[in-house]
Amino acid sequence: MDLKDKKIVVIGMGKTGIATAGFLGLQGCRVVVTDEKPPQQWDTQYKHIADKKWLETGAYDAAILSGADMVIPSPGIPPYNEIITAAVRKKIPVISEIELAFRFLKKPVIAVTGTNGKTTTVSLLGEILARSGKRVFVGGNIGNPLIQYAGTAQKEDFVVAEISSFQLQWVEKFRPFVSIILNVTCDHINYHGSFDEYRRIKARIFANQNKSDFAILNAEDEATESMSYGIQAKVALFSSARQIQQGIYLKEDVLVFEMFDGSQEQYPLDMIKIPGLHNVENVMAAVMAARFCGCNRDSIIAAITDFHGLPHRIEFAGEKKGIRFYDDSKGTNVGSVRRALDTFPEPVILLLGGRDKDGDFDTLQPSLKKKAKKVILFGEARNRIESLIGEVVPAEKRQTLREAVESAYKNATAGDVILLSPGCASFDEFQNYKERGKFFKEVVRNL
Ligand code: UMA
Repeated sequence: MDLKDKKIVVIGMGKTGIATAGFLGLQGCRVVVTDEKPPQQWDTQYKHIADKKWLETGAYDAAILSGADMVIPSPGIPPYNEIITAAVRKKIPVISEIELAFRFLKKPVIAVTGTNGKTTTVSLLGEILARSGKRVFVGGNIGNPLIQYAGTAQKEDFVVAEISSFQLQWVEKFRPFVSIILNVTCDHINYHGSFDEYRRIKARIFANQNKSDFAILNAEDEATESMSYGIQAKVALFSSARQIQQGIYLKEDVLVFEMFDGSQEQYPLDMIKIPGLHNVENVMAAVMAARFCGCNRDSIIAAITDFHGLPHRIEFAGEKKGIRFYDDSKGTNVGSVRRALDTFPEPVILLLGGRDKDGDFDTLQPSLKKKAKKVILFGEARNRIESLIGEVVPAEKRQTLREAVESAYKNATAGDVILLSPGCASFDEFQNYKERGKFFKEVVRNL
């Protein structure tokens, strides 16, 4: 892709936009950047490119498109954004940062998407590949944009990328060697417009693969299984519920992998140290991807045994008077709340709330009935969630997370679990889910 002397518009001056602008500058482009916020509020990394000759700032409206050869929106810019719709109307190519990066990547990509479990699976895969002696770059939606890596010497053997639906919105040729869709449940409806559209965009991860590639899907997820028709890559399924012909499944205390060459491999279930059936599914997907990349069984088992999970994902956050606290601040959609509830046999007091993403909270009713002793609703979304969950369990409303934790503690008795799995974004009270999780743990410490 020759970009020299092209005028490229980059929208959004967060992590992705700044890394993209920097990369384009090195390619000899004229880069025009814009953001809905004023420059003083752009990501601090902007200072590294602010005075470059190739860089201009432009207005946050369609006028910026004059003479543009291409537009690269940051993932957080929704497809209905005025500049993007104008670019599409004017037939100016719009591509995402991962598409740009892909055109310059020299190493095979293992791409992981899904509504939940992406970060855990990507991190685990990174560990497994490293344990198997492979050099690996782990990036994407997990926090370090792929475009940053595309501008390096690329000495690694594999790129493991967490890919969001936002990043798949504007791909064309993006073609991973291994693609994984872990699951698709309701999320980001305010961005994509509908569940069908969200699912359609997620399926783009397979669109350019061919028969030398691999596609890994969850046989128990209605939305993802239906995607397997029409995929050109070799399809391998995983199932936590039934036997699979080609792929991996859970059978009592082992994972059984039926491989493409007709042979079978087994992995002990007790190698998995992270809680919940959803994590068994994440591990199953990672095992297959690792085998397709040439890792051996012993290294895979060793890496999984040593993997103890990530912060803010059903993370143990302390115990007081026999009441245990768990931080699942990363649980920002209804599917992840359901999974978190399923993890516990004990009665749960659930803290639910924050900034709503049009979540289908009504679908939580069966899990709440089964597992929750009480629900404390907090933040901006509390009234809407209350109207959707109905009266299946006692619920009360609090304005802030702090008040919610304190009230949960007053209502709990020894043996209960207090679980923060908010099912919402954090932005009404916090900068991000990490800040929310840290705050939760601090409140718990000080109770
Ligand atoms: N902005 C606009 N107009 C808009 C929206 C945003 O100008 O309509 C501007 C903001 O003012 C801000 C900039 O865009 O200055 C932020 O861009 P961004 O929201 O795309 O964020 P980045 O900092 O580039 O981070 C993105 C991902 N963010 C989102 O997808 C929202 C990060 O994922 C990712 O780690 C990073 O790229 C590197 O790849 C975060 C996330 O929440 C963790 N992802 C969602 C999720 O996991 O559910 C998809």
